[in-house]
Amino acid sequence: MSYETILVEQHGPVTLFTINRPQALNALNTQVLDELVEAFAAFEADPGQLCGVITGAGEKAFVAGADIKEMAETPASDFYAHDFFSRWTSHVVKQTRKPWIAAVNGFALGGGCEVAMMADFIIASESARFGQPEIRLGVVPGMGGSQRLARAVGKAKAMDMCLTGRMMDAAEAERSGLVSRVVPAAKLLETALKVAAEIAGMPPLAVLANKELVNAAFEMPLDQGLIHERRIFQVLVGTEDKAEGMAAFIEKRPGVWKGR
Ligand code: DAK
Repeated sequence: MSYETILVEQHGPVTLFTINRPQALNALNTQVLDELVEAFAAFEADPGQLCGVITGAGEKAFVAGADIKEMAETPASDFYAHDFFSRWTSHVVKQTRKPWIAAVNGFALGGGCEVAMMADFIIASESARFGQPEIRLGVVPGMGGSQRLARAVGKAKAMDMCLTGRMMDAAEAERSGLVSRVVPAAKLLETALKVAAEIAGMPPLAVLANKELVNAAFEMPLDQGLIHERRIFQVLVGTEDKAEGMAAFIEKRPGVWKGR
């Protein structure tokens, strides 16, 4: 499949998705999101692809938001009638069971910050800048920014960022728990691909299950989450990969996974 606004490359078992509109700081328009939906569906369906990385082309931006020029021309009724951008959330975020990492290489604003927060975790370059500046455009975040940012960094910083539209730099984002690691810009992609390859080398069922469980922590009361975790543990101990993982530890050798 060929795309016009994104690049998709396979690095062994890792798929790299690059949003490729550097002239517009990789702003998300309908075409970008439609292409990402297709590319993520292909990634999810490919048994040889085990972890994803999403980034932005160029050195300046991950994604500077939804395309303001497109939104400015979109009639208000179309946002509702076409359920603007909703395929991204319903098809990608809800249906991708494999993990994917956001490698944030510059501005991650508005929809860009939201896409990064929808990834399983964020690795940021030292030059990354995060923000939800929608208030300055007379609107609010539309793809979960107010909700996910509040969960990620707490009420005080989420309110501060949504109400002032200010940007958070990489150091503050790491301190606040928004990103998992910060690396020099020149090492960002290499690091993200290396971390993704490490995940891709883990027992595949345990990868899916760990992602599902951490996500469940945001949806379930603690008691239910703990039971859910225990039940999944009880299922995974019956897998061939569990027997192999424990044997490999005892025999001091790397495990060889079957995904069953
Ligand atoms: N959209 C379209 N073009 C953009 C853009 C954007 N978000 N951001 C930058 N560009 C374009 C600029 O217009 C400029 O294009 P030319 O003028 O060269 O043609 C080019 O990228 C370079 O940008 P600048 O010249 O502005 O570069 P600077 O270094 O001076 O400034 C900046 C960089 C990132 C600070 C600045 O570009 C900026 O403030 N950009 C806008 C950031 C922003 O407000 N982002 C939030 C957009 S609102 C929804 C779901 C989601 C959303 C909405 C609804 N539903 C489900 C309903 C999401 C909304 C948003 O994200």
